Parts: sequence; C-alpha cells; structure tokens
Amino acid sequence: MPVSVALVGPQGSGKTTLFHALVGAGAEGVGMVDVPDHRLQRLAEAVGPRRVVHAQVRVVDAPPGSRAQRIAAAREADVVLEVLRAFGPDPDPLGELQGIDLDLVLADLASVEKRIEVVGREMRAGRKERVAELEVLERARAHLDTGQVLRTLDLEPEERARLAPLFLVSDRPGVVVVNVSDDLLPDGGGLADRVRSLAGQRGCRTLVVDAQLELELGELDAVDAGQLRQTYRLAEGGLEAVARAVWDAGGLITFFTAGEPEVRAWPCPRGAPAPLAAGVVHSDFERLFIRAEVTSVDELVEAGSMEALRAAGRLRVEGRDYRVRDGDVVFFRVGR
Ligand SMILES: Nc1nc2c(ncn2[C@@H]2O[C@H](COP(=O)(O)OP(=O)(O)OP(=O)(O)O)[C@@H](O)[C@H]2O)c(=O)[nH]1
Ligand SMILES: [Mg+2]
Repeated sequence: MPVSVALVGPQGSGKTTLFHALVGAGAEGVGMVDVPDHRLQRLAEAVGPRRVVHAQVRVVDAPPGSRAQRIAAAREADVVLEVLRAFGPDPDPLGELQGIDLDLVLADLASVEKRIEVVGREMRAGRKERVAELEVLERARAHLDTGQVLRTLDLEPEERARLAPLFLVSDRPGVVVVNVSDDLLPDGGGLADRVRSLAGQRGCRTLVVDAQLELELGELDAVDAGQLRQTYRLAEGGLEAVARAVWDAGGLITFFTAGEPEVRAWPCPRGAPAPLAAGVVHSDFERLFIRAEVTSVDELVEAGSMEALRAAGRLRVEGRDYRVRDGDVVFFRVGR
C-alpha cells in the first residue's frame, strides 16, 4: 500500500515536468518514486544485504481533460500535490492556489449536496439513524459554502469517517509546490512567502522547486548534479523534499526490516499497533502476529546484524499493543 499522490494545478504550471522529474522521463500518467532515507543507506552498509528496497510513493500526473475530470483523478489519491506556476510571464501562484482550492471546494460541495438530498429522502422514509450523518454533512456544506477546504474543518475522527464514502478531495492532506524559475532559487522570494502563508493557514506545507531544473539534474551524473545544485545553493534534492513532504502529509512513518537477502523501508500509518505494521510486511502477518523484536538503526549499525543483537539479548520484545515508531528496526515473530 504505497501512499499515492495526485498532481493538481492549472494548465501549464509544470505538473508533467515535475512528474517526469520525480518518476523518470519515460513514464506516462502513473509512476513510482523512492522515498529517500539516509537511515536505509546506513543499515544497508552495516548489513550488506543482496537487495535494498526503499519505501515508495505512487505519483499520478493530472490527466488531460476538463477540470472536473482532473479533479476526479485526485479523488483516489491519499495526498494532493498542488503545483503552482512561478516562472514565465505574469506568475500568480497565490491566485492559482486560491483557484485550485476553489475547484476542490466546488467539487466537494456538489458531492455533499447530492448526498444531503439522498439522506434527507431516506430520513423522510423512516430511516432516523441517518441523523448523525446528516448533521456532519450540513456542517461540511456550511464550511464549503464559505469557500473553505474541508481540511480546515474541525471534525472528530468518527465524523470524518462518515464523509469517507463520498471520496471528497478538499479534505485530503495537501502539499503545495511553487514551481519557480531558477533566479528565484533557493527560497522562492516574496511570491513564495505569500503562498507559504496562505497554504499554511489551509494546513499545507509549501516547497519551492524548479521542476525544469530538477528534470535536467536527473539526467546528470551525481558529481555534476551536485555541483549544479551548489551553484543554485540547493541544500538537498528538491525532489527528495517533495517525496518526504508527501510521506509526512500522508501520515506515514517508516520502519525497517534488516535481514540477509533484503534491507527494506516500510510505510506504516503513524500510531499503528505492531500487528498492523506486521500486516504491511505480509498480509498474513497481522493475523499470525506473536511478538515484535525491536531495535534502533544506531544499535543495529553498531552490532552489524539482528542475530548479533538477539544473541546478546539486546532486542526489545514488544507485544500487540506496541505502537511502532519512526525509525524502528523490527523482526516480526509470527505463528502459522
Ligand atoms: N522555466 C521553467 N519552465 C518550466 C518549468 N516547469 C515547466 N516548465 C515549462 O512549462 C511548460 C508547461 O509545463 P508542463 O509540465 O507541461 O505543464 P502541465 O502542468 O503538465 O500542463 P498541463 O498538463 O497542460 O496542465 C513546458 O514548456 C515546460 O517546459 C520550470 O520550472 N521553469
Ligand atoms: Mg501535463
């Protein structure tokens, strides 16, 4: 279950350019990108496995078509990546951000109103248990009516769950990318500041990226790319920051498994209990979970292998109630 992100934004804002920079120039429509993680690198160096497997994000480019069709594509995503143009003539990323959010709000308003009609009919036909759902729908409508995205509506988890079947889009976690020309690197200047402030109020992180430059950097070897990055004072890969921001926005943490054939990073919902994390590794493991043996990246790097830690009695033993933490290295004991 990789986290999936949909690119949204007005025509020509650089979505396809960013898509290609992220997943490779040959891809079309959908592609996968590794989530960079220096801890995985350290584990791999210590253990020397045959394979190193990164956690991945699934990226979906905005399809050609009407605004409605493009928004429909975002309904299936876990995270929405809003790409704004801050290059070329008369850039107006702030206006674009407002425009995208308005599109999301209008799409959701249509879904919510349709549902209110259905639920209202059902209640008149005697289904009084719909009252709680109707109450949440009315609150959502009132919020959307003022032009605000649902992300900023304060709902209890069980209230939000009532809206889930509607596949609303303005309640998805969002990340904003200001796509700048290279003269605005690294921080995007005043244009980006204004976007950052508005996006922050709407619950979104903002990143400044030159998608065109990132695409070109991807075609260079590491040394040349590093030098060019320095010229633009780019501290780290813009794409790495994007992948990580999507990861965080999607509410995911990373845990690791470190065995002989494979050292691997796994996605896991923040706060998930150990059996659920085990189910990420293998679907049967959730049911068959017995216990988790847990250590940290530092300890494993120092000891060289899980076996060495186990032999020294230095693996922590955790049960079903343990909540897996970001950076844990885990071995799951399962029954059969
Ligand atoms: N200077 C500059 N040009 C860019 C950048 N990103 C994209 N472009 C150019 O802008 C044009 C549109 O980019 P696309 O990536 O196709 O835009 P899009 O958002 O996919 O557009 P639609 O799919 O039509 O909505 C292309 O000519 C790109 O080369 C950038 O960061 N800097
Ligand atoms: Mg495109």
